[in-house]
Amino acid sequence: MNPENLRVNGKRLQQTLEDMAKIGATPAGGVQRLTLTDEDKAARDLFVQWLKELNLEITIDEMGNIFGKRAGKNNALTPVLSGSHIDSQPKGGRFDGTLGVMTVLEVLRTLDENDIRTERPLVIVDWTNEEGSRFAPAMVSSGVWAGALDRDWAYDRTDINGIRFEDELIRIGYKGAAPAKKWPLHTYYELHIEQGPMLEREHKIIGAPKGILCLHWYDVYLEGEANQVGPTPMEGRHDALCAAAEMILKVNALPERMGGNMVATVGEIQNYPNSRNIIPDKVHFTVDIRSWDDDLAINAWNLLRKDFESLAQARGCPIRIEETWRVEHSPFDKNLVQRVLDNADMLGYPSLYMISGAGHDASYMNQIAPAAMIFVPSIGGRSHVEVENTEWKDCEAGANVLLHSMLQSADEK
Ligand code: HGY
Ligand code: MN
Ligand code: MN
Repeated sequence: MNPENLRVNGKRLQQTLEDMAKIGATPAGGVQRLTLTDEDKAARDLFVQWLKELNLEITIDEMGNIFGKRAGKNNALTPVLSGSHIDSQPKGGRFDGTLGVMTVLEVLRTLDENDIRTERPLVIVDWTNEEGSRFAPAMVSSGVWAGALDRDWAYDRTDINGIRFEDELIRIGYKGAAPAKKWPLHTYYELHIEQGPMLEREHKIIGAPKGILCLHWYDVYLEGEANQVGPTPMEGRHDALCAAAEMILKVNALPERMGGNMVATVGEIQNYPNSRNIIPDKVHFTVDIRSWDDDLAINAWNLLRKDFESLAQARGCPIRIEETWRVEHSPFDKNLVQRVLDNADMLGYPSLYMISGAGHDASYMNQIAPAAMIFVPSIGGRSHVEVENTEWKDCEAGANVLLHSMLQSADEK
């Protein structure tokens, strides 16, 4: 068959996604598969079973990253790697990450049934803990693999209950023997839902991000003085939650103050003792700042940090700040991005050159090899919510663009 006429099997892709979505399914139609939980284990077990059915060479590394290698004609050549993640947000969506792994599975199944052998090997990957919700930071395992993050630092990360990352990896049986250390790559592709409104608004089916914003994560801890809310006069209180409230509004005002080209969010907060008739004395909250301009994001943080320190002082609430994680903005390989756009055109899908505000493992892959992403529309621009949804025909379209992009890269001498 003329390779140009090759297409994936959309129905099979839909079935695979529906089977995977049963694991950790939530009543409102989403999934909850927090990293390294029993649900994540069940999803991994199913994924490994599918890899075995394709007779792939399976490797699980010491961060729990799962690789499946399909031999090429010449296995001395560096491989084309593609994948994403199957862990989810709490009450997350069925497509975030999972689509990017299942479309690669569909590509490999399509090549098998058409008896096509590429020049270069192809490798599918499921990266552990892309979300960074249970264990911060995000993309931690692709970051360790790429050599950007330290494995033992990642191992010691704890969740809200003080449980260690490594202990959970061992508990679910996915702390592999292979070192989580990069090997040479020819190219990296990652297909993902857009998680925003642009493709739908512009009536496009394929997005080709020029790259991903920088992501900067911080953790803020405030100490107040607990007391009975009734007899304690307002004057002289050290209310940690009020201090946090003033700081949170400063985060929200930051992008405008910096002239735009930035988003800043407080997504997580814990308040102790969290009883309606005790003045709060301990608060932890997170700060997420993103921009294409890394320096702007750092300048913004330095301003914010000064504000936090003076607000903490004014309320007599000592503050402790952790600069938890930063990943630089990542401009993708221009030729690969153009390849995605050209393949969308060849296949007849309207496409959009854009930017990714969401973080992806591709940020780290882009530091070690030419990388590009393929976006498909999110209905209503919604993601990280149970109503997250993408049309099956768009999933199929994305998979076809991925198929041809991987084939072209895999046949480069
Ligand atoms: O934070 C992100 O954008 C991704 O979901 N980890
Ligand atoms: Mn994702
Ligand atoms: Mn996500």
